Amino acid sequence: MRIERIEIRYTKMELVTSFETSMGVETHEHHIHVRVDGEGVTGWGECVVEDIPLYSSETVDTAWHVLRDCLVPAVLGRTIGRVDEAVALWARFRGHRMAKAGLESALWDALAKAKGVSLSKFLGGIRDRVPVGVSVGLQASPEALVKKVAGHLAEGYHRIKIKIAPGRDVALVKALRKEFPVLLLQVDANSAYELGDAAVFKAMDDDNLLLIEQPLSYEDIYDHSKLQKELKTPICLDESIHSLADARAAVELQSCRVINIKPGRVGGFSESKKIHDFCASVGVPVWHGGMLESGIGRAGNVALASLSNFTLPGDISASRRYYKQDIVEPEFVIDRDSMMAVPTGPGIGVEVQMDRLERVTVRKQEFRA
Ligand code: SMG
Ligand code: MG
Repeated sequence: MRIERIEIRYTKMELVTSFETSMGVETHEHHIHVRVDGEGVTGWGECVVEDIPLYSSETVDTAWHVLRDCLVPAVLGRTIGRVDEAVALWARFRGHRMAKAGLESALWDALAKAKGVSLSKFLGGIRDRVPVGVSVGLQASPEALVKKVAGHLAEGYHRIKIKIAPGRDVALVKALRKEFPVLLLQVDANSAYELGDAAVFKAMDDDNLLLIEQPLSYEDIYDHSKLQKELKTPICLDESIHSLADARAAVELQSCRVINIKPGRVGGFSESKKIHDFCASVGVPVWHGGMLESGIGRAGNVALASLSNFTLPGDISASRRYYKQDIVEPEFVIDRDSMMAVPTGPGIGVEVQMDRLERVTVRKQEFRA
């Protein structure tokens, strides 16, 4: 397919409730939506940056620069038959994985649509629905958290992840365990602790958690191997895994027993598939993380999560958990088994609502071949 036109838009979408983590409080998502046009086909992708570098070092402005000055020029006017060809064209640019994943996902969608297959099938997915859960931000008190979780259980979610931060950790787990003894529960520290804090994790080691996500520094693999030796509960790495090479190092050092895959963090679906396949080959389960995507990114997440080794529930919640109104139709919902249906139409399988997208657009730029 000849890439004739690419458009990037900085979008700002208001969350239905603010989201507090050990990194700070978010009230809006600042992403870049990418549109690729060629030979009568339109592909959509989402770049999951933030306005400031909290979760990742990338931001709207760094991704905008790298898209405009490096990635778009690498593919515009070219004929791309497979996504691998585009990845090879920008491989010399180091890092900036969220920027790459944003454009790559739009190309995956466009090429799947050109072939008339769903993105799930195109990526090698095998499921028609995927298990999902909800990620709950830090709340004002343990009581408030219990109430919030009860609300999500009533909505149908079967797996709950809670955010923890120093001083707001063990008591939250104990409060939830008292109220919900058999709940599928996991915690995410977003890199807020050091190896010297091992006692915090030992104190929750008998609470039957599914996993402890990214307890230590955001680029660390080695200290996590030391912490994992002291715990029965599996550690899951998120921030520290940027590539297949990182996944291999983490598994070989026994730094974790589970890996969270986010296409944005690892440079796209191509690298995500490599990590997925490697983990499958060594018996390490993976699950799909979330970056509070709009329906465009969410559609891609659901498609990727339909691959066989995504066995644990993903951070892929219904559109309404994030936004009053999503920018796609149909919006994403969960069923009574805490599962989400994988779209079956061509590509991402959902329709972008241009009027809604325009309303959340802060600025846009188009590039023509
Ligand atoms: O998309 O439901 C979602 C959010 C899931 O907790 C979530 N994501 O570290 O896993 C994580 C966080 C990263 C985003 S926080 C700004
Ligand atoms: Mg995480």
